[in-house]
Amino acid sequence: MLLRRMVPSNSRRNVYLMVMSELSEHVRMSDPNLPGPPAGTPPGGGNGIGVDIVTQTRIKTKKPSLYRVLLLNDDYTPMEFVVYILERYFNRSREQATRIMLHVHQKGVGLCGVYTYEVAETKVAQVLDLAKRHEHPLQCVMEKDD
Ligand code: TYC
Repeated sequence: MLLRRMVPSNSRRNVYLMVMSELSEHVRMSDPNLPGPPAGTPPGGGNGIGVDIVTQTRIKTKKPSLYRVLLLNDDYTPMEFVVYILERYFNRSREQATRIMLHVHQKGVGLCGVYTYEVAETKVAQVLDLAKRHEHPLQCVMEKDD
């Protein structure tokens, strides 16, 4: 029985583990001039003596990018409507929502929350949709958080 571990030198990430059950199999596999098995022979020769190649891929995880959702001030949207938006879509308490709304009112722009791309996109769409249905000019945007 021959057990061989091969790690490619060319910086590829897969690690190949080759288990040879018989030396003759190894010789036939590695020397192209020797006669091989007839066409249609399953890997390992079909005699129960096999060659297994196991590839092990390293799992790479990456943190998702985050996006800030911002409300913009305008002169017409009622304050109470903005507070409702913050409670309903950004899970803010009445006190938090009032503070954020007043910040937007005074500074022109304010942070509602930070989310992954799809969540931020959905919240912006929900705010704009509700504002439009109530005929308020309220604007809501998202920007990449760095
Ligand atoms: N400025 C608005 C008003 O005086 C209130 C308001 C606050 C509007 C926040 C939009 O994002 C906003 N009625």
